[in-house]
Amino acid sequence: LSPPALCRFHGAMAGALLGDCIGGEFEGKELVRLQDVIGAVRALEEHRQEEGSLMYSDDTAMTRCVAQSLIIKQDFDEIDMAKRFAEEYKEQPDRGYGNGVIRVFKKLLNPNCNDVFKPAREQFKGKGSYGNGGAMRIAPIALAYPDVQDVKKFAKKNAEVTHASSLGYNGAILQALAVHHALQGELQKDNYLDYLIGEMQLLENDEKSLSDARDFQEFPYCSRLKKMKAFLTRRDVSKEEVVNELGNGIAAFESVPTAIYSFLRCMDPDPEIPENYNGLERTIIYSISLGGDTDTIATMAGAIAGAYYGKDNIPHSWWKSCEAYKDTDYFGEKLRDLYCSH
Ligand code: 8NA
Ligand code: MG
Ligand code: MG
Repeated sequence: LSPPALCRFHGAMAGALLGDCIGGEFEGKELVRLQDVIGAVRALEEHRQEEGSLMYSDDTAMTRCVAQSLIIKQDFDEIDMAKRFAEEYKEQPDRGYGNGVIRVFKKLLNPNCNDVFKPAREQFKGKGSYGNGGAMRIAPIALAYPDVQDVKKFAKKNAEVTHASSLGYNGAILQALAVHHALQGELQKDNYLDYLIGEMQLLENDEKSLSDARDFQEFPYCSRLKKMKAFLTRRDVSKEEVVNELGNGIAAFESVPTAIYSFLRCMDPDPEIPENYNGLERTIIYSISLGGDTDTIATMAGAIAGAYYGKDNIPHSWWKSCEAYKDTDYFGEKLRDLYCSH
């Protein structure tokens, strides 16, 4: 079996960057009008925004660390990974990090810290974080390992450096699997979802997952993936329904499924989005229009869509508006080399 084309690796890295940079303007707004998102991307198309001027946030800062660590170590190395996260935070603390995770970075910066997973385990009175910070940065893992067992194993370990709650790391595994499968080629929505449901059923049935979920609802990932399946059979699913049923929040279970839904829904045209936009552009626009944690939902949806459609579907003007856009080609190329070597 030949490895996926380079344009898919480039696409995943560029799609993730676009989602973060374009979504950033709308982060935290509960009501985002589709027209305002379309207005924002039009401004990029008409070059009303200077090259490289849309700043990336914590989402991309951490994704870059994951990519750099994998490329330099040529494998997953949790100590190097943790060090990069903490050093990156120290150098640029104002990228919009979650309130809790900052405490993890400070502990990791202590030279006496000799278990890189310990600070994460101490978060939130020992429950660990369920935030989406483990999932938002995970795409490079899916781009570095062809074997799905490796994707799951390293997605979990990577997330556990900051997110010890199974609700947090299970979201990272789901997002990594979503990118992995989008990377492989043509997909059929139902099969794709059935596969993800099967994987999450196994994960959510383990003892820790069952116990962590007890504070919220049973099987937070599987139940949303199943709802999504029903949504995809209907043409009239409103934004309100999506937000109510799948979520648009900072918790991983309220944002990873929403990103996957955005990608699958936008495989088909949307009467409210101008026809000139392709599936990848639609995915970015739609995912931001859901409001809430827009940069993070769009960066995850963008990584999946980018892996699926490839870089050729990313408009040059959007890409060039993002800070450090040139690096996505470098990361894509090096990660594909790594993928081919494993
Ligand atoms: P995190 O681990 O600090 O989690 C994010 C937040 O989720 C925490 O600050 C808490 O409010 C809440 N949380 C997580 N776990 C628990 C728990 N067990 N008990 C109670 N509350 C909990 O950081 P992260 O890396 O997961 O966060 C990623 C998000 O932060 C992304 O959206 C990213 O863009 C950034 N961010 C988001 C917003 C926003 O308003 N949506 C604003 C600034 C930054
Ligand atoms: Mg952010
Ligand atoms: Mg965010």
